[in-house]
Amino acid sequence: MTRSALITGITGQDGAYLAQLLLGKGYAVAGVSPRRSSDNLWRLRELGVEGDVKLVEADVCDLASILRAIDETKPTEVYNLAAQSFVGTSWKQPLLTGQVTGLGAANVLEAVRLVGKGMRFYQASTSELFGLIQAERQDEKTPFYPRSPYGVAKLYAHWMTINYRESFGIHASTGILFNHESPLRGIEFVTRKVTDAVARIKQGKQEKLHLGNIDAKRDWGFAGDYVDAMWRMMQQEQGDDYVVATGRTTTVRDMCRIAFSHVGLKYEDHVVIDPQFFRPAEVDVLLGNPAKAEAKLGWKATTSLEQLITMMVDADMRRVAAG
Ligand code: NAP
Ligand code: G4F
Repeated sequence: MTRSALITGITGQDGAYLAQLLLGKGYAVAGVSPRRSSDNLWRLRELGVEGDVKLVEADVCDLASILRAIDETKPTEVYNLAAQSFVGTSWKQPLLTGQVTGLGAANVLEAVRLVGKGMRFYQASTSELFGLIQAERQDEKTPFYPRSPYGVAKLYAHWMTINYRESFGIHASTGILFNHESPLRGIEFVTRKVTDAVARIKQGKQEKLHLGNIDAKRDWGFAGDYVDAMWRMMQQEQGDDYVVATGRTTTVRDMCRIAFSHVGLKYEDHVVIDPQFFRPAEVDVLLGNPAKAEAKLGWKATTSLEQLITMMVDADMRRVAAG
């Protein structure tokens, strides 16, 4: 029997990599794509899979449209990756973030409960749940303390997933994923903002790069590795919760150093600290302990931060050169 998957958020970074992974495994892959006035398929195109996935016009805020998407595609696995995922925006649009990132997940869960008998469900949880960290290395048992409207919305979605697993016996898993990046990362996130600027500065198209808190620390991995962890969770006998991380944390400052030095530049000559990029409340440091994912899923991060950042700088150097 052909295995099939429905991915909400298929047009985002993780959605595109997950679609590529599942197609490679022989899945029939469908994706929820909300109507947008401009092109949102560029990532699927860059990975060469745009023509291989079935797109269903639907929105996680509209339960009826999700029911229809499930009915039309009859997936065996449902991956809920849709979100307003940019933390900075979540203070500017807190209610929208709650509706898409929080209630949107509840809509997808409810659709699976109503018409998705036997379907497996994955929720894109996040290390932002740990926020003001309560343990030096965060794992599945570390208490949560979200620090943004985005984190709070994700907390609701996380517990709804666990609640539906316990209440209705749904095979539902949460992946508490730490930051993961790639050449397909949105330009507003700090790694891609830096690698794009490095390419522009190197090619004489920009001089300065304005950043906020460069002393914040993150546990950064490669998105291609992390979608594999999602798939592995879905293959387990039972749904569960897993931290997915590299186990190494680095400052934004040192990430800049790696990016600039890859093309022979010094970050100190170009980075300008700009108050507009500081957040009302910051997550100062994240450092994950992926021991459970390693032991139970046989998963391990394969890409170092240096490899990741140089891959991203090289991709942006090509993009900028191509205009
Ligand atoms: P992303 O690039 O921002 O993608 C988000 C996706 O959600 C896009 O496809 C977007 O569609 C879609 N979307 C937004 N509003 C929607 C709506 N109302 N209905 C249906 N789809 C909607 O995010 P990502 O980096 O791939 O992350 C995937 C998921 O993992 C997100 O839930 C994110 O919060 C979570 N997460 C990410 C990380 C990370 O470091 N990347 C870490 C932990 C958790 P458009 O493109 O058309 O707007
Ligand atoms: O790249 P960021 O915007 O990612 P953030 O806030 O950690 O969130 C990402 O990872 C989460 C997992 O932990 C996901 F759930 C979430 O969806 C998203 O994918 O910012 C990283 C750090 C922050 O401390 C921020 O304050 O970089 C700092 N930073 C400093 N200057 C900046 C900037 N961030 C951005 N975006 N832009 C700056 O100019």
